[in-house]
Amino acid sequence: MKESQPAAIYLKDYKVPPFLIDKTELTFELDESTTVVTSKLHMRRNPTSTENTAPLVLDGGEDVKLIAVAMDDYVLPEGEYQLVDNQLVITATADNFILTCETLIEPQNNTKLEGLYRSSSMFCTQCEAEGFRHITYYLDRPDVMSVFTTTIIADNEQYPVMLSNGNEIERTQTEEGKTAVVWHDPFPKPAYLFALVAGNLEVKNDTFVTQSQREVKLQIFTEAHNIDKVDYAMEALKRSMRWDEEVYGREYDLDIFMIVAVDDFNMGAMENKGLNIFNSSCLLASPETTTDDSYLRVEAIVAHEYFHNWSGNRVTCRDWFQLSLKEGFTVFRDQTFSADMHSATVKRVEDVSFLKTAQFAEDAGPMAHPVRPASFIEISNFYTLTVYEKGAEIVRMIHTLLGAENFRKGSDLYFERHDGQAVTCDDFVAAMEAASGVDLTQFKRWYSQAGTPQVRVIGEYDESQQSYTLRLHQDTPATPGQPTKLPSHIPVRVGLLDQAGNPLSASLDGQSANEHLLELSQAEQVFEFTQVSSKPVPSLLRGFSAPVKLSYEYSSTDLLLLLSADQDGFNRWSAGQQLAVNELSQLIEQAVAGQTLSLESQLINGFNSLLVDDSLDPAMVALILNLPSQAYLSELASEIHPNAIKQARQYLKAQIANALESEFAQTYQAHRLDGEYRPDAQDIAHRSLKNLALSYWLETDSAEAKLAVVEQFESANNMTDQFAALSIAVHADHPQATQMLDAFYQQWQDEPLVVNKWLMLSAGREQENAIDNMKSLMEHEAFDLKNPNKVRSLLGGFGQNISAFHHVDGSGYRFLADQILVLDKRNPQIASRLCTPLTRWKKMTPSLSTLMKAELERIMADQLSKDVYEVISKSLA
Ligand code: B3K
Ligand code: ZN
Repeated sequence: MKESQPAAIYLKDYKVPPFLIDKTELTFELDESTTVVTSKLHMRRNPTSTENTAPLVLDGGEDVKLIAVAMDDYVLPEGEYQLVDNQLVITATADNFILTCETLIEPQNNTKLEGLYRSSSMFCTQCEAEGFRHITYYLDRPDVMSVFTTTIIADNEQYPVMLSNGNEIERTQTEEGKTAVVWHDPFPKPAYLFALVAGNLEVKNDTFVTQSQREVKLQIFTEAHNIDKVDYAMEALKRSMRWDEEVYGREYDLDIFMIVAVDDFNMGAMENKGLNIFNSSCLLASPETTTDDSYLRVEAIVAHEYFHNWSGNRVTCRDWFQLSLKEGFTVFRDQTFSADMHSATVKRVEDVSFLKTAQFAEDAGPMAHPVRPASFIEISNFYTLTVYEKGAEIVRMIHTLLGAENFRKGSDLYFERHDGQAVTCDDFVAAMEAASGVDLTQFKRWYSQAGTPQVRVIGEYDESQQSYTLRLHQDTPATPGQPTKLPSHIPVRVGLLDQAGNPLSASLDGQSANEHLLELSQAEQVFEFTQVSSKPVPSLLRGFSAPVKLSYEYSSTDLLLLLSADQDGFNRWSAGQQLAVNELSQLIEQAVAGQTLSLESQLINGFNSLLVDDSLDPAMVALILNLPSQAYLSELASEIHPNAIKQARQYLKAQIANALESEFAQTYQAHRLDGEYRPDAQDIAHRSLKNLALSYWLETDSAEAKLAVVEQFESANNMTDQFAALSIAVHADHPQATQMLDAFYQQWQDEPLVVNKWLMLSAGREQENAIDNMKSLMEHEAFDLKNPNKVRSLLGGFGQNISAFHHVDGSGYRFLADQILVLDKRNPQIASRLCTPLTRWKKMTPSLSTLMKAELERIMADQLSKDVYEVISKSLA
């Protein structure tokens, strides 16, 4: 970016809007070439604003062409308004007036996929965060809430389905032989929740009866060839609606709830009021084409978007710095929902594993920001793991500190106090405090301080006193713009085990129990347990009660004890991971030093007892046996050596596989399921352990294992098993891997969501000439640069290709940078997301770091969007 550099916007500069829009009337004349948008905005000066002579400034976009603007019935001549920096400025205004704007847009040329755009044969919208301004001039900010009435006029044959928010109130034929449909949404909302869809779509209908006995019509729309894949999403929707009534007392408020699936979408889904729009990858599901993971994802995202109806829509954000108000809370809600639907421990392990891998890395990188950021250049860059996942951890900690009952009182009060308002994270915390009497003043630092707190713990047992002391020390590393940090308020759930693994009761502050909640709020704090009858092994941070990096000098024996006996299932997993991390760290060191790898793994015995114990949940066994990922080990490393990490993981996996070959073969057979595919917790658990066992088994020389992989690939009646066999074969370089990949493509070439999996796996395949392979994949009929899912699959898959992406000649980084530069011209949001792997350059080993930096500098020298500019410039700072 050479010319004027994009400026940052600051939370501290927030001012209430000088104008309000009570009613918004929109008319869309949809057309293949030019779409006409007419808006009638019923405006008045905001009585709470002190800027009572401020001009009216409406947001627009470079892609919106203004045809006419009128105030009440007076058409403004040029000179009575200005167009400056995509904004429409009108200096002289009355206190109350109707502003009418006629604008032209070209949705068919909208490649950014924000505002109104086309996806295959349909029109659809994406307005969060600042997309509405690409439709027409507006006060495009979340604290301007308005009642919308939307008229859609289009050709009836091409667009028999025309949808917007709220209820359909009128349908007429126009003189030109078109249909005009009017939708009215009685709930005031910000423009980011506006939606419109028009197309030739099929519908699946259902109903839901609310707790107060109102009947709600449910509709899911897709293109005709996909309508057979929406039953699972419909059932998930009904489960979500019931759960929100039962757990939060929240009932749906309109008479109709609609979901539409579109193929081209920048993210997962969008919670537009009454009309959710979904990336088809997050909605469609069928046993033959969808894996277990994707089933669970569909359910979670359907729930997430539905839950936003209260946490986001009825109560929304005052400004975009408060994004976590709706996102953190809603992620917490969807996580709890999924935990209630399936296994709570499995869900917690998966969520924490993701947080510790990806959010911790973000928190330690150049884009680190508080859950409530203090500034941004492009808000789209702040739909981050920090705002979503760490934001959810904050809500979870409030739940832990208040207890379930007070938390519910707090959420009831929050919804009651702020219904119909645009509020802040402070308002959320204030409701929680008011309902519970708990003081969260210091706790609020979680919203304003970036970085992951580190908690060091030292334990000391005094046999003569039968006392046990835990000394906790916390500090948070510096992050960009925040050199020093204050202590956080950290809830640490703790239990003690005796040396045989039994729970050990202990007394803390006069309370005797098997488990205690420590509240660490000082830099250093001591907790003294009494009546401890023998030397304990502490089980710390149970359930991952706070998003911190906790360290304690456990011996391998301690970890094996926790792995086999902790009452907290989450900490059993955590102990297994720690043991594996310790061993892998030694192996990584050997690999970096160029030594031959050698290690007697202690994991073998631990894993063996898990494999033969029938009383355990197979899903948990699979999670524990899954070695820490390449990405997680990279996060832990102070200097990343990608190939050494890869080598260490392969070595350890092979060693375990060889030692437990017959156990893996036996586990593989024991967990095979007959019968119809069901995506429930029990069957998913069996499949996950069976497929994990297969991946170990194939690490051995067993010819039987090689056959089993091919046999499973060919005979599976579901995508989970078929794709597991294929990816295991590809990653283990099975002699038939190429043949299997080809067969898979042949079989599924007409199912784009399956083809995306094929693209990802093909791009991740380690082989000679990987860059040439990437180039031919980009030319392949299955690839389409216009489709974000395909781009993500292909380039995301390439990021997993360690030997190619991190090639010592820099060709992998160069390839990615080239794609970023191309994509930035089309779709900046997608381009910006692709930069993430390059932002970690400072942590890479020096030779790779230099190569990555050079690519960042090459990108920086180009004319960039705000999105990519922000990420690259902050990375280089
Ligand atoms: N609220 C949307 C995300 C919008 C992203 C805009 N760049 C989906 C969700 O979190 O539910
Ligand atoms: Zn959300």
